[in-house]
Amino acid sequence: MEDIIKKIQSYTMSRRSFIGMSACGLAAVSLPGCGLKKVATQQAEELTKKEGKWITAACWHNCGGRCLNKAYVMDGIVVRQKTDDTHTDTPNNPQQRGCARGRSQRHQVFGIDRIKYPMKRKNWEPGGGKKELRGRDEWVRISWDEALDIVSSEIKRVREKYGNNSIFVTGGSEMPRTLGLYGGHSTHWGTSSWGSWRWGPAKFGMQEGYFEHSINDRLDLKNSQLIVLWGGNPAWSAGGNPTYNYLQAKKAGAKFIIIDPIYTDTAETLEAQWIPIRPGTDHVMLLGMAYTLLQEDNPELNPLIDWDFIHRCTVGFDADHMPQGADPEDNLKDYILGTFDGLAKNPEWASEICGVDSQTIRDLALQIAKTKRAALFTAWAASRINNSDSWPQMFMAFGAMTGHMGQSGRMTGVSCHFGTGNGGPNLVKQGGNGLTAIKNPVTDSINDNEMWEAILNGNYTAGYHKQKDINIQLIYHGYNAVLQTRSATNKGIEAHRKVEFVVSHSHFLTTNSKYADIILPATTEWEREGGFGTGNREILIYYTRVTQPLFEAKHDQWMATEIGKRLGLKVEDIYPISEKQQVFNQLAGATVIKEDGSGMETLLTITAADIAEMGVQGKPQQGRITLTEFREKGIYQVERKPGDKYGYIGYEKFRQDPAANPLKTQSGKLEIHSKALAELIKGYGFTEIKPIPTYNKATEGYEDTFKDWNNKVKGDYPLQVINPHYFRRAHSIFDNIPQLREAFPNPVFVSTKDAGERGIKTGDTVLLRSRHGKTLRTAQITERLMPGVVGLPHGAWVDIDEKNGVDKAGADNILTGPIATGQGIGGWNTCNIQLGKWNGEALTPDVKWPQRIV
Ligand SMILES: Nc1nc2c(c(=O)[nH]1)N[C@H]1C(S)=C(S)[C@@H](COP(=O)(O)OP(=O)(O)OC[C@H]3O[C@@H](n4cnc5c(=O)[nH]c(N)nc54)[C@H](O)[C@@H]3O)O[C@H]1N2
Ligand SMILES: Nc1nc2c(c(=O)[nH]1)N[C@H]1C(S)=C(S)[C@@H](COP(=O)(O)OP(=O)(O)OC[C@H]3O[C@@H](n4cnc5c(=O)[nH]c(N)nc54)[C@H](O)[C@@H]3O)O[C@H]1N2
Ligand code: SF4
Ligand SMILES: [Mo]
Repeated sequence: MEDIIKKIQSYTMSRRSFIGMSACGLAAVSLPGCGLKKVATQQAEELTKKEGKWITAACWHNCGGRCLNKAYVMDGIVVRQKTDDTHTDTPNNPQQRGCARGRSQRHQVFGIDRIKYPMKRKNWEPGGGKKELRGRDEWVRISWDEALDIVSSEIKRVREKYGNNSIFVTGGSEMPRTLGLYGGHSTHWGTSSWGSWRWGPAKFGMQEGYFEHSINDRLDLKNSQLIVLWGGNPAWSAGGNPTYNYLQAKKAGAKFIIIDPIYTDTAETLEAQWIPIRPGTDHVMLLGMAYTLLQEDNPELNPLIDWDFIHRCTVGFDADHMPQGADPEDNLKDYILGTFDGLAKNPEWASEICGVDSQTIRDLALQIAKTKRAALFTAWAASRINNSDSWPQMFMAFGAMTGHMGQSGRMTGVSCHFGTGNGGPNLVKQGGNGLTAIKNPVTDSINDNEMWEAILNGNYTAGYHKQKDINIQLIYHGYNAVLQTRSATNKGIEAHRKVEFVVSHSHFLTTNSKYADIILPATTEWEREGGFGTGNREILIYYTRVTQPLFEAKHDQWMATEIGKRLGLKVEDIYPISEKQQVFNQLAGATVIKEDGSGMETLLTITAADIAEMGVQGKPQQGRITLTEFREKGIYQVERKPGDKYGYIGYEKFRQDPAANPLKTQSGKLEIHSKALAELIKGYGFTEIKPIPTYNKATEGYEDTFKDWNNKVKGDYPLQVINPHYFRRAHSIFDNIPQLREAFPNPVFVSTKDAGERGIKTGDTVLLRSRHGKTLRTAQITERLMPGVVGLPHGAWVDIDEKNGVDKAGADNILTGPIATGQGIGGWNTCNIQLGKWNGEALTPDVKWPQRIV
């Protein structure tokens, strides 16, 4: 162990010294984006002469992709990485090739800025000490014993003084086990990725949690003639093959249209028609399109609406097809036509709000309606919008109107993240790990948008007309980055400086850790027994240990157990199954689709010798491939060919016979009028919606950029900012990797028009100012952005200049506010800002910033 640490130290130190010269740093590294700048060093040359071994290494982050990552380990050190070369790459069976982040994973694991030892904030004392110094204090190294004693005694103290719900756990699955057994803890909830697709859609007929199942599988995409992407930029935010799969559909003849404030790399790759739209206004555009179809449809001469589908498979579209007990006036058709409210939702009305000209709205509606086989896709970004609870229902209603649902080449729904352009259940998956859940006796759970204010003000919304008091005094950060990935980071920092104790399990001095009292160094997946990578329905990745735990890093499970011991709990109650056994159980339970597609069967053959070698309990079993083969290859990929038994058509059976295959709604149909949805939203206690998808203006959306909407007078925050998920990072992860910082410099994207009006040039340091905070970035002027919209990449590590309170990193949630709407939506893409040249010191590129080494 000593030996490996010495080697890594000299290895990483040498890399660090290269950073001034080239951020690609170490030699013999093949890194896209940095590839041109290889620096040969004697040390690396020597290493590459020795014999090593390829090990399947985890790439475990929430990045929207799942790729095969291999590490070449020599003499205990990873000297190279590669990706999938386990089979020939073909369009039907593509390799699962990694991105620049995955290929930089070793720079993360072996980064010089890893938290190496337990750390304590210098001025910490039981009860908090100088709490205002959180985020500014010095760090001192302490022993594991001291760290665990402090954490457990603070948990005890806070529990005794204030009660269990004063302990607020922000993430991780480990400490909730310990604390669950110790009387419980309060927690938080939110829609995170899914926006308004999170809970609402299950109520009007979509499958909860698996909205990918509304669209067809990737091979069927080639049967679509027109593919409309309503937001969605897989080239940046769905790593691996989704863009490649879309490209196959294009080669097969599909036309792509992208409706997005940004002309994305996806649009460029697919030579898509770009329709720029203002963030948070998609709903009005769809209403304008629906209006066009209602006006121009003529069942005999010009059939545009699939009345058969509407009437057989949905309720609520028109007065004659309402769910039981509903007011017939409360139907979508009359709302669109303005029959009762006198406001026609026509393209002209829509255009004023969404910024798309009325002719384009009309043309798009007609084009979709007249195309035989179209795919209507949206990604979650367009729903990470305040007050957007009716948007998914409108999207599905438009799909139903045009009948693009439930047939080959025809589909409507979410195409995002792992499931981009590839719907359907997983064809191969791991088994359960054998751990049973531990109940949390405390029921206090706070919406993400309110959690920091709840800490500051002592109460939160607990349902319709229901406020609850709470006195949080201990923040426990496990596996997450909430201080910067949830709204209102400035309030979050205040909250962190208010409570009596903050602890964080961490790999680096992340935002969560920077504002903590105690940091516990966690191992990465490369230092653990192994695990699985899945998400893409056709693959299962099995990764194994690459290196021993570095420095004094420990598994989160070990920390939870050691703290539990000190709280007087029994270790066996917290983790009755070892880490190894958990991995084994998942292997033994892994299943794969049968060749005839009729169900799942056992994936792995496991022998008695395998079990003995792993040192676990289990029974030998027969499966499709051997455990050894799986471990060596690191991946099982279900082979696909057109017409195979593994295809998937969303809503196929439902469309054929809705009575025999009802959806999970009261009517069994897709509910365009859904009382259940309206009741669900009301129950959260934030805002309300109608049972039909009416347009609800978003708080801090486009309309709020005006101080006088009727006379179109702009207010103090005239621009809209959105947060594209950015290539440099998976959320906040990888932000600290110098190689990625050099390759992807994290500017703020500003349209030529907005920049011109403000005298801003590319490279200027600009200040972004919202109602909630201030942040700096270097401007990149582009024609690829709709005027009025600013693109601030998601996930940069908060870096506040203590002199003026301004964040220097372009951290997105410095700008967002604590606004809770509807189903508790993370409405980050609705935020109003002003932008101007910064008169203070200009920013230097992030790659030149000192690393956070403690
Ligand atoms: N403004 C704005 N905010 C957003 C979004 C946006 O678009 N705009 N997007 C939202 C979305 S879609 C999401 S999904 C969320 C993501 O929000 P988070 O899940 O909070 O973000 P991550 O950066 O993925 O945080 C994971 C953290 O866990 C750490 N980690 C990784 N492995 C381990 C481990 O084994 N042990 C421990 N202890 N730690 C580990 C990582 O280092 C990292 O710090 O952010 C949301 N926030
Ligand atoms: N590189 C990278 N990839 C990631 C992640 C990451 O952090 N980094 N995060 C992963 C996670 S957890 C998630 S949830 C997914 C998120 O994936 P998505 O939900 O697709 O989010 P984004 O990629 O931010 O945005 C996709 C597109 O939507 C556009 N958009 C934003 N607001 C609107 C709007 O109001 N209307 C319309 N029509 N378009 C809009 C943006 O301009 C962008 O081009 O990404 C995943 N992939
Ligand atoms: S897309 Fe995700 S899983 Fe694939 S290499 Fe990149 S970071 Fe890793
Ligand atoms: Mo996400």
